[in-house]
Amino acid sequence: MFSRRLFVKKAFWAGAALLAGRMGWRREGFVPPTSGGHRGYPIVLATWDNRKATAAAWEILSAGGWALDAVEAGARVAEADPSDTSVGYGGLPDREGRVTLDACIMDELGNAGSVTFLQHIKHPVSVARRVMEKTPHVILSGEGALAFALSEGFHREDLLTEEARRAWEIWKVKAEYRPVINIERHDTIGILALDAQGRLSGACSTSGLAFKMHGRVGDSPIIGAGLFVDGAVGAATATGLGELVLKTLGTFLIVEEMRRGKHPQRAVELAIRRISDKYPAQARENQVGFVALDRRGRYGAYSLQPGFNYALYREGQNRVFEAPSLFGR
Ligand code: SD4
Repeated sequence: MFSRRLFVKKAFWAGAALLAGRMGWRREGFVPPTSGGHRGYPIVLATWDNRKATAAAWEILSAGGWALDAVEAGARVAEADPSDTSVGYGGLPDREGRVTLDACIMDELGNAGSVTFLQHIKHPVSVARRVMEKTPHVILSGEGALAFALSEGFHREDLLTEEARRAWEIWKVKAEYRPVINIERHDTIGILALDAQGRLSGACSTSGLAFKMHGRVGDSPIIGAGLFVDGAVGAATATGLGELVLKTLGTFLIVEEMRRGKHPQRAVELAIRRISDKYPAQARENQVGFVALDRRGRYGAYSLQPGFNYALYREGQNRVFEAPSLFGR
């Protein structure tokens, strides 16, 4: 009798371990969410009307894939699109006419990788992932990041398109540096996903502010500024004037507010208000937008100025929504 009970118990745990392994929970430290009732995932959301990116991510999520693969695939869509002049190939250059890229990525365990001030590589998000997976570091920058990318088999390319070069020529006539609000409503991509197993990941990729100083690095590749993911809590990502996000560590703040129990919408509102409380004059003149997703699949979006929108793919529907804003009310 006793040994039979022991056998049943052992068989149960062996079965549970097998299932957990199949479902990918075996990765050390990951505890799947215990959501009761409605499951808000899989879900993917991205800054701006990046529906092509959310569609690429959804393809992976809907097949039961990993959120990390989904956000990387999504960011790569924007990076390869020459009509997106704020990300990757076709991105507007700095004052010297050079396209310099920033990107980062994080998984549900808090692993992170980032590249800053990277030139000549079309997919910085994938280089960031290699930094995360293959080096003991979190950030590689400039020449070092380029050398690492080339050693990993990435190809050196000219990322300055004819359109971007022409825009730079026109800019040079006055050479006035002024960040433009919602420059084209198709800006830096920040993308967050929660997969069918409840694993959360995020990525962020940008060519930074158009006509920035050579060597300038924004918020997008900085963990806790342009992107932060805590698989046990939630994730957030940013777009807009990176200097304001850097000085307030916006996405880290949002995740910490979610940890304290705030709904993602309340958390993004608080981070935007923090910017405007600390830097009222700059907040009036510039744009910052955040999107956030918690581990139950609840989400939020908010910006300083009206005009920020976001793409959301869930329950098989890929849609774009206007985000509410602090100065739009
Ligand atoms: C940066 N945050 O480099 C980026 C730019 C951006 O919408 O998001 N533009 O500051």
